[in-house]
Amino acid sequence: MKLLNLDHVAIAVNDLDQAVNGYADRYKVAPLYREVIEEQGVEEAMIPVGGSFVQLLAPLGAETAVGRFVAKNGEGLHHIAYAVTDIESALSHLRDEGANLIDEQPRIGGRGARIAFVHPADLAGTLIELVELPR
Ligand code: CMX
Ligand code: CO
Repeated sequence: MKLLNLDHVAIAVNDLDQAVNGYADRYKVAPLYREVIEEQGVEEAMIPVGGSFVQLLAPLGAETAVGRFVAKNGEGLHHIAYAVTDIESALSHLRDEGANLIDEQPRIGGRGARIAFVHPADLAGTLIELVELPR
């Protein structure tokens, strides 16, 4: 497998408008996309910075991955996402390596990308997302 790029760094927030406005005022950056992803239980705003994005994530409810995270930890860094060319072969490599996969099969995330998560207990305490962008 090959990690092509650091696609995004995701930050869990309570209030998406407040976080977007905070980034606009403080850092003079603005989202290129904003989407509700029901399957992931989030609304996300993608702010381009250099060749990567900052992904601001607000939970759609308390019983979601990000809802549980902010209830436990408050706002803060949630995961990092690496772009890959072929998510099926990346997952197959990770499975062969015995990685602790959250998703055995890719799901559809923001921007129509195919995404899959690796558990934070797998390596260095970091929740990892793999992203294969649509061609
Ligand atoms: N980073 C690091 N560690 C994390 C974590 C995170 N984001 N989220 C949870 N953990 C840790 C917890 O601290 C806990 O550790 P301990 O057992 O040592 O206490 C452990 O993982 C289990 O945590 P939990 O509170 O029981 O969490 P959940 O039941 O919510 O499950 C996880 C955690 C990672 C499996 C779940 O959040 C998940 O499936 N995530 C993938 C999907 C996702 O995050 N979607 C939203 C983003 C969508 C997008 O990027 O588009
Ligand atoms: Co993400």
